[in-house]
This record gives sequence, structure tokens and C-alpha cells, in this order.
Amino acid sequence: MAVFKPENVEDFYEIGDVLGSGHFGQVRKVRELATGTYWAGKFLKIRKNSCSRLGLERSCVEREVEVLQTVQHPNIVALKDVFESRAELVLILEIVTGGELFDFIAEKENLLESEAIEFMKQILEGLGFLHSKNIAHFDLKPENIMLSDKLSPNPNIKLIDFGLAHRFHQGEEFRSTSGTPQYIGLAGVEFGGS
Ligand code: PIT
Repeated sequence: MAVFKPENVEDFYEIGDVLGSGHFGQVRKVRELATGTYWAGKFLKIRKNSCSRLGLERSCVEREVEVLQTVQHPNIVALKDVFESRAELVLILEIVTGGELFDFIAEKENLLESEAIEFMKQILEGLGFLHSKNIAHFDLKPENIMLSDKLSPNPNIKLIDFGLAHRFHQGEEFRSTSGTPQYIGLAGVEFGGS
């Protein structure tokens, strides 16, 4: 099971601006006090009891953390640490400052075939690595394909948001109605393994 630090995140990190937000909570820029290094902190509200409709089930976050701990790859956002307080879990993640790939392409006048090939190659390398570990992302969409930074002319792809990801065991049948509505196509899969 994933180990969460019971310390207060604010004793180790200065909490900065919001980088993004969603139904889960917020992602904020954070600065590690010991080193001055910047990271992204994903702040998740945890359900106090199973009857409550607010916040996430702790077991779902545990699963997300376990997936992230399994997948260390240059095209997948890295997880550094997890802090746990009474009502909140904070994931300390690699900072990615290049924004969404979608916006990067939309802002450009044209995209060279060679640039498209490089982006596709990196997306498929990240995805191929996930699949080699029997993990499905299940929420791959333009918003979850980010770029490492804005300064480099050739930024790297970083896949994010493993909130719906699932690690398959041999022969496991998986049925789900979750995901982003526009992108849901396949409701059930059976994993054969190799
Ligand atoms: C950033 C900047 C940003 C968003 C993120 C990271 C989010 C990362 C993320 C979210 C997840 C997850 C893994 C990574 O499982 O705007 O540096 O839900």
C-alpha cells in the first residue's frame, strides 16, 4: 500500500498560484523550502465518510498513487511525495509549465509534419510504457497531454491525470461507465495479458 506522509505539507513547501482545477480540487505551484525547487501540488479533498457526496474516496487516491509510483518515464509526470492531513491528500508532482499540447498547436500558425511526428512519438512512448505495465489511463484527452515547458522550441510531452487509471491483473474483466463523456467509447474490456 502507498505510504503517505502524515506531516503538514506547509512545513515543507510554500504554496503558490493555482495551475489548474477540476472536480477533484486544485493543482498549485509549490516551492520546496529545503531546496527552492518548484513542484506541482495536487490538493485532493478526501471523503470523511462513505455517505458524504463531497470529496474523493481515499482508496481511489491510493490507486492513483500506486499507478504513479509504478510508472517512471520521461513522458509521464513524476510523483515525488504524498502528504496526508485530516481532510486532504496532497500529491507532490513534477512541475510542467508548457500548458496543454492542444493550446500549443492552436496558437501556432502551422505545425510541421516532423513536429507532429515527434509529439505522436512521445505520446505513444508514454502510453506504450503504461501498457507494458498493464496499466490503462482511461482518460486520455487533449487536456491531459501537457508540455514540459514554454521556453524550449521542442518541449517534451508529459501525460497527466491518472485519476481513472487502472492496473490490470491477468484475466481481469473491467467494466466502467466513468471517464469524460465526450471520449467514452468502449465500456468493457477484458485483459488477456501476454
Ligand atoms: C503540473 C501542472 C498542471 C497540472 C499537473 C501538473 C497535474 C498533474 C497530475 C494530475 C493527476 C495525476 C498526475 C499528475 O494523477 O497544470 O505540473 O491527477
